[in-house]
Amino acid sequence: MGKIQLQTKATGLSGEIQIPGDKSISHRAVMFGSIAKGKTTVTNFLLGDDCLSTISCFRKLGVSIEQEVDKVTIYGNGLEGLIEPSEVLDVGNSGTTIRLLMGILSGRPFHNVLIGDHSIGKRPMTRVVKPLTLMGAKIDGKKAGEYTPISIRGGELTGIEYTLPVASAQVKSSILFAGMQATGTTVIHEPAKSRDHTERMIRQFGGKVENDGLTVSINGGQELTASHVNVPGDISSAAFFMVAGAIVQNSEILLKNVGLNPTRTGIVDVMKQMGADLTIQMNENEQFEPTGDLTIKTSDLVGTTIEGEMIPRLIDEIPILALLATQAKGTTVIKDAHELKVKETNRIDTVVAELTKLGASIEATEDGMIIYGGTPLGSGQVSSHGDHRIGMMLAVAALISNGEVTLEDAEAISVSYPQFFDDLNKLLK
Ligand code: SPQ
Repeated sequence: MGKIQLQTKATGLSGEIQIPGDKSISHRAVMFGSIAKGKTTVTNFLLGDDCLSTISCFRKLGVSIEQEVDKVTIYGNGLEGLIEPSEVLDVGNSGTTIRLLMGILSGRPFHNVLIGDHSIGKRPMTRVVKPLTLMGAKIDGKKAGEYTPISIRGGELTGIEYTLPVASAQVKSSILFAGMQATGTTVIHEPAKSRDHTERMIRQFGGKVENDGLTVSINGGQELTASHVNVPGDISSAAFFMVAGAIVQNSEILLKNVGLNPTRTGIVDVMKQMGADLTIQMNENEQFEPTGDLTIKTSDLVGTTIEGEMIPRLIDEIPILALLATQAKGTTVIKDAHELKVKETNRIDTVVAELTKLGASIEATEDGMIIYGGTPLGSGQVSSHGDHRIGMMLAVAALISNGEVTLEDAEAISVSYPQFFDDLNKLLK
């Protein structure tokens, strides 16, 4: 794809789209299916590059996985069914794959080497290496285990009580995967609630985990049984159309089957607080993950402050919310979001740099950004910097630009939303 010309000067967006499967849940469905006993089926699996990397790693660990478009069948033989891989495990661009896999492999009595792409090579791993080492795993990597390549020799683990320095579902999940293989109980304290898909899926696969406020505990020696996972649409993908519908004139979009787990719906709360014309129709009878249909219409918006416990509930939506804020009346302040600096790119710097190129009035701060709203956007040559969420945010920004906009590194979008441009084209009037 390389460099592409983006659609600008949109006169309206209308119609409905089926949001593709949730990335976090798709990864976890393959992981749980691989360590459970029996045949797990997954429908509406996300065919994004990241989730395909997870499938490829588990195949190298000896798991038989069939994939027919978005239907995946996994023949799990329990944790003991995983075998020492003869090749390195390549996680591509996926932080979720490497960090959760490290938790699983910490309890397996063999050697593994994990690598990823250039962006993964810059993302911090000590946050998982430290607790997993405390539990008994032998892990090393570049710069004392901070970066890939990472090598793990797993084995006997002991439960720990651990306080996470940052709210992170990846670190929590990694420790939970190790904890279910350890002797005794593992207790994790979070500073704020991060997404809880792992806890929900442990229960769905017949395991036990306790949530008590910001504390999660798991007992070792658990055996999981195969299940069926129907993956809900990804709210982090829906977010791009929620914002597009709000800022493009004459728009009304229906987004079908979106996952509405309360640990992920910060964007809904913030958009409503900013005045967005957003309505939700909840689906009934969902057993493990709540879902619903969202309708968004062109809206008059006001600036807001996004901070504290709200941040983990919308961490991946901050780039697109920054764009939304450029079109709101007044100023928006985003605080307590240091974590943005260690995502696929430093998302504070890339959002500020790329939106500034289009004429936005936006400043980086130590832990977030300040956005001065009511600014028209113009022409420019922008780049995703290899970050899928930056690429999609810029494609939505271009819709309200009154000039020409080109996007470099557009292919990064396939990490989480391969059919993004097809869906966008369907909605253009
Ligand atoms: O998998 P990856 O690359 O880390 O993906 C991102 C994303 O934007 O898609 C972050 F860059 O999402 C993370 C998210 O930020 C996915 C995730 C999960 O599935 O558990 C949790 C969050 O990360 P963290 O570090 O806060 O746990």
